[in-house]
Amino acid sequence: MNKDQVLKAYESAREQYAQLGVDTDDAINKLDQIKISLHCWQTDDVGGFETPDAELGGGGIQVTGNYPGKARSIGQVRQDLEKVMSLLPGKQRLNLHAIYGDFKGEKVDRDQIELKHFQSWIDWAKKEKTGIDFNPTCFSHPYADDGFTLSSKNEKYRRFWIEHTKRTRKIAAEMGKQLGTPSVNNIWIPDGSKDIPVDRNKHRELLKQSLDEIFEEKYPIEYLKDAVESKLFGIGSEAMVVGSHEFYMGYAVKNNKLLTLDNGHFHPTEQVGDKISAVLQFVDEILLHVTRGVRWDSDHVVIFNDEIQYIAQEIVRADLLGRVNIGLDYFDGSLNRIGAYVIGVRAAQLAFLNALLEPTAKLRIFENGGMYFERLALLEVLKTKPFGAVYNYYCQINNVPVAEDYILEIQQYEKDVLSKR
Ligand code: RNT
Ligand code: ZN
Repeated sequence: MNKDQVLKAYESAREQYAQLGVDTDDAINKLDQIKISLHCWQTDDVGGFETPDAELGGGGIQVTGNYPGKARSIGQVRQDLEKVMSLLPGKQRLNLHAIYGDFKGEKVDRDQIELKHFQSWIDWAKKEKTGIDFNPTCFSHPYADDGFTLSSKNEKYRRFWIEHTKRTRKIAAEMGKQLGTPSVNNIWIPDGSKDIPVDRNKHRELLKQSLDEIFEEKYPIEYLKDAVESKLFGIGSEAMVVGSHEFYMGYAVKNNKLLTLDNGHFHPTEQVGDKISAVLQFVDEILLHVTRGVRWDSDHVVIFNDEIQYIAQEIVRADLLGRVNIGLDYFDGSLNRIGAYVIGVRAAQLAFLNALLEPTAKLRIFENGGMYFERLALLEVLKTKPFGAVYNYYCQINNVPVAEDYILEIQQYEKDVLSKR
């Protein structure tokens, strides 16, 4: 886009927002502080780099599509992430799953992972001046094939997953230490059953015991933040998920852990935007997995929809940015995977920007005065204010492609790099 046009449109937008008492420069500065964690698993359809190759499975999560250009080595994942970051304004973090370790062709089972397998990622993050978040990988493994991991009645398997998860905490704490920014280690397990179980209770007892043991070791909060993620159902776990919302909400509150809210993990009429101020009365921080649920799938590419706007509005209106960690979580193999990231991050940034451009104080006055027509009318008017012009300007001052210009860059990358893989 033409630079002067972007600037002119911004100046006009600045005036329009100023009339509402909103400072656009201030909103841009605040947006620039928001870090979004890029989930490494969109680069290669949650494959990872274990030897021998593990197939995504045993987890109630599924990737469809075989668009060419999928990353097939750690080098390619890094190359793709660097490209993604070069197309985004602001700073991002990296969200790494344990199966993405640098195993150098060696067979390292999950209960054997060590810091050395992740040191090259830490060094990469140092070079990129970014932080890393981490995740145990409790799926895509023979010991997860029967659908249970940390809540398994098979003691050998359960112990294996406990050891794996303990190790991820240790590694994540070291990542946080070396990078000078705490690593959020998020525990999500697929455990559940396809058909009606008669013993839900035993699995939940086991999961609680496993978590208690995993969290026995204490690490400084400046290095590690522990998070637990619930789910309503998955493919093959329709009748029960052991780690349900109630389970983890209770666990997080009682044990002062972060609660992970993945907006694809609730009933479609429930809104994560509504849950944020509820759970933050009882836990210090949350982790968001920003995604887009479509019918039975919880993992479509994030777009600028109502759901994501509610989430951003809630956080900004209640001034909770300091207590919310934000990560993306989706996997789509049916389109350019690099493009999928840029669409998702830009949509999330746009949602936060739009929320930061809201004249909330004015809306609150209406609300407190019972002036509900005025409140609704102003909210409607805000929908057509030129926040896109503000975002374009934010991209321009960060020297990244403005608006549709990023499509061309991704097409070029596909031609030069992805198509040759
Ligand atoms: C699955 C959870 C979980 C995973 C990642 C890959 O339903 O959302 O967060 O998507 O761990
Ligand atoms: Zn998730």
